[in-house]
Amino acid sequence: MTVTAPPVTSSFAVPRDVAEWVDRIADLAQPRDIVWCSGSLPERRHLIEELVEAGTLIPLNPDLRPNSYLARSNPQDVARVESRTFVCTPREEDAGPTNNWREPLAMREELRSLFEGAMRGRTMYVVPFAMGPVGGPLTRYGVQVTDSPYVVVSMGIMTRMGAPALSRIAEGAAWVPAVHSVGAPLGYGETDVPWPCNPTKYIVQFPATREIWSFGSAYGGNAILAKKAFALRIASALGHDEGWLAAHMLLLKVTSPQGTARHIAAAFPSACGKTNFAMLRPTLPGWKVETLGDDIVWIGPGSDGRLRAINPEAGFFGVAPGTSRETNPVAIDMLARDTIFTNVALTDDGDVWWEGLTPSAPDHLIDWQGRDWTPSSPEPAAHPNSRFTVAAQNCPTIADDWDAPEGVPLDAVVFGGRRASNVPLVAQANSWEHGMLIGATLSSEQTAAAEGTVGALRRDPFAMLPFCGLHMADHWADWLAVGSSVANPPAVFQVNWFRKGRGGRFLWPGFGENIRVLAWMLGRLDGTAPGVDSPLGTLPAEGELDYLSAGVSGEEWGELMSVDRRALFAESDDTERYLSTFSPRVPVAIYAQLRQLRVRLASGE
Ligand code: OXD
Ligand code: MN
Repeated sequence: MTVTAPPVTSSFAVPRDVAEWVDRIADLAQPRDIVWCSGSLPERRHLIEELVEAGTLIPLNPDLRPNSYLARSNPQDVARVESRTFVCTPREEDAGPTNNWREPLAMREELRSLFEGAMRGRTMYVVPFAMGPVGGPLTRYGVQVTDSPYVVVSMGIMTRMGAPALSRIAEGAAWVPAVHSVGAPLGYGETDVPWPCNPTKYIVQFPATREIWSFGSAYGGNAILAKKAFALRIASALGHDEGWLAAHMLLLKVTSPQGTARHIAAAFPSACGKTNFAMLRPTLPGWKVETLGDDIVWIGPGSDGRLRAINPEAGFFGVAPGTSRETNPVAIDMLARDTIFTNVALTDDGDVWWEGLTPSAPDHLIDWQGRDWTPSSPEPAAHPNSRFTVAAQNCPTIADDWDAPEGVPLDAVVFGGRRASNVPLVAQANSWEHGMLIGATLSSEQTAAAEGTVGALRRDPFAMLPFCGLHMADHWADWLAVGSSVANPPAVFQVNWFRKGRGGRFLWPGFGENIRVLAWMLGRLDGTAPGVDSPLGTLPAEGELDYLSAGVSGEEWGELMSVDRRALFAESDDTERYLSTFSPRVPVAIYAQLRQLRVRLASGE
């Protein structure tokens, strides 16, 4: 086996514990050689050249899309596989009812036999990385080994990868080991395929020992282990022990025409438009929205009695379909160059296309599986989960404080689901505890309910359903505790961009018009919007949110903001049943808030 040492610089030393761990994994997985990644530009260029040669990356037309590439995955490897994601806590009850649990020792045995010789014939890359600005108080470190150069290049975009992170580890910073193999060893003389993977997949978290093992996939969160596996699952366990929170949230800064700037973190289940909201282009003159992150936020108490937040990532891994000049003009500009696209369609002039990018499709494309495609083809040209991977710096609205080492002060926390009924456009929670009930019971519903009832709800507490490395109710307790550990916790709001009217039509235009909701939140924070009380919390008073200018009639506004006590009472029964599935760990404050909500609904308060 040959080992390519990291380039030696004066501040570069390979920590002994990392070197020993790398040796152990190499003994098990038996790679052909080992490459330590420094994160340098020449290294990146070299990896990309190799990927182009291997057919994994197709260069796009440099005149139309400079420095950008298209990857096509194996059709069996196109998304996160929740059914193959395991949280291996020592005791089953600590993983809770929402996770796939396996006994750690038994899982280790299984992994050992899977990984034995798994990297044969391939290079094993050692990828040190920081989640958060190197040296920051909320920042944590990791090292991923992987036999996928595509994953290395993706990690180089999504994290602060390379020598500075390894230096911190050498200085004694704790680090999370993450082992990744595509699970496709190459026999002697065997030719490789552009997207090696294995039909058997495992994404395994050991929260107690802070380890990650992933086998069989090179796609997204299955393989970029810094993202969901580390920054959410392992980080929720780290935060539990250390007094901070890992949140599946976007982070933005909104500035009023008067120059008041506020930082807001918002949780939405997957596919509710987090990236669009994080990059919102306001329709209200004089308002500015800047982006700090679109997927993950780490939140901890600052020394100033407030919560502070960082985006631990360094890039965006967003869903392409549906992204257009209308829905997200900022993202369209962001993707103009330096982007890796995966599973989108290729145009005849060497550019990319996906459903929703333009009102009508080009006459001819090569689809995400490399086949000829025309508008009459039966399947979409881009896979519905096709993605872009691009550095945060490429975002035209990236905020100047997005990588502030100490994070930004958090003014508000927002929870939003996809609700056809019951939940108004916006409401402010009465307290941090009330806000935590809203977070814990966050839900989406596909169809509007019959009057006075509620449609089938898919609960997604804190939007963390597939991403929590501990018992979900313990995560709720962490939110309660971290909020009450500071003198001034953020305000909490509930939003719903997806409420439907009687005709089944969306009542709110969303996208850039969501600035009106942010503006009302700033009014609440500044004390200029008194609002009106309701059982759900404080709602905008008439005149505080100019819905008419957003194209919403008075009648539609009435429907959008209506509080249907009967339906909400029925929903609260459902909520009670839902909470009981986490018994006996549901924090008393959550039950107390549910009781108070029911009293408010019943009393006509
Ligand atoms: C994601 C998700 O990919 O939440 O970010 O599913
Ligand atoms: Mn996400």
